[in-house]
This record gives sequence, structure tokens and C-alpha cells, in this order.
Amino acid sequence: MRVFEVMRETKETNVYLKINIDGTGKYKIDTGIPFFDHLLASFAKHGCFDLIVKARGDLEIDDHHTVEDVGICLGLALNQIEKRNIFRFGWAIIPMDDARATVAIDLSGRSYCVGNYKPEREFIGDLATENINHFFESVASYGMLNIHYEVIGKNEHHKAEALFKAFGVALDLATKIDERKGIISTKGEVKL
Ligand SMILES: [Mn+2]
Repeated sequence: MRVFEVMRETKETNVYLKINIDGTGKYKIDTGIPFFDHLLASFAKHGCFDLIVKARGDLEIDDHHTVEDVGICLGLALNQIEKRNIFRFGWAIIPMDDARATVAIDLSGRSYCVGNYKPEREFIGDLATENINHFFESVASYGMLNIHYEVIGKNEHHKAEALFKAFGVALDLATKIDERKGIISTKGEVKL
């Protein structure tokens, strides 16, 4: 079982995150931002990851630090995945009624995020929609992976949820054990 645990405390937030890459989609999530919890639950469920997130952040200021730091912690966890005998690449095109999200991932050991999610309203529940893009930037930066995504649709809730489902499905594929792969780069070991 590939289980990774991250604890991170700053003056802005206190985050505990535990993920079992080889899980079954069980989750227990409490960030203090209910819609963000809903998105992380969709990610865990559809990626078949077991995920525990407990975050306490400076929500009296706004949701920015909490969302960013959960992204950092998820990145730090994903960075611990051994880059050997895994599929490495993952992709998903996930519809949700009017919305459709496309996500492509490379567990490359390099960090890059190319996102094309343009929210048409400022908030979904208590989550500032601009922080959704910032979340993926944080995951990519600290997880040393490439994340590309695009979202179309009308309903903002559906667009965000489709994106997190697609992220889960794509990451599930990228992290799949594939014994044929060995060292996953023609360069040899992917070093950090
Ligand atoms: Mn929903």
C-alpha cells in the first residue's frame, strides 16, 4: 500500500493530510470550506484514493491560504510516490451534465501547471473560484508533476466538480502499478 502522510503548520494554516493511493475511495475531509470538502471528496471517490484531510486555516481572512496549503500538502504527498513501475501518464475526460472537464497528468518529476478553468462567478458556496486554479498550481509545484486541464460548461458547481472528478480519474491512471514500465524515463531514474 502506498500511504503518505503530511503534516504542515504555519502561522496561516494547520493541515494534516493522509492519502492511500491504493485505496477504495473512502474519505474524511474537513477544511472548514464545505464546497472545497465536496470537491476533495469527488477527487478521492473517483480516483479510488483513501483520503483524510483536516485543515484549520485563517478563514477569518479568506479561504486562500487554506486552499493553497491543502494543495501544497497533497503535492508533498504525491511527490513521495516512487517513480518506478507506474503508468506515469494519466488522462480523463469527464462530463457532468452541461459541464465537461479534461485533465492530463504526467508524474514527470517536473512541476508545471497549465490550467484553463474560467469561472463565471466569484464564489461557489464559501470557495472563491479563483482558488481552484491556485489549488492545482500548488499541487503541481510541490508534487513535481505536470497537470493540464480544461473545463467547459454552464453550471459553475458542475464545472468545478467535473474538474476534480477528472483529476482523480487521471491521477488514478497515472499512479497505476505497471510492472512493465520499470524506470519510467529514457533518461534513467527520474530524480528530484
Ligand atoms: Mn455536487
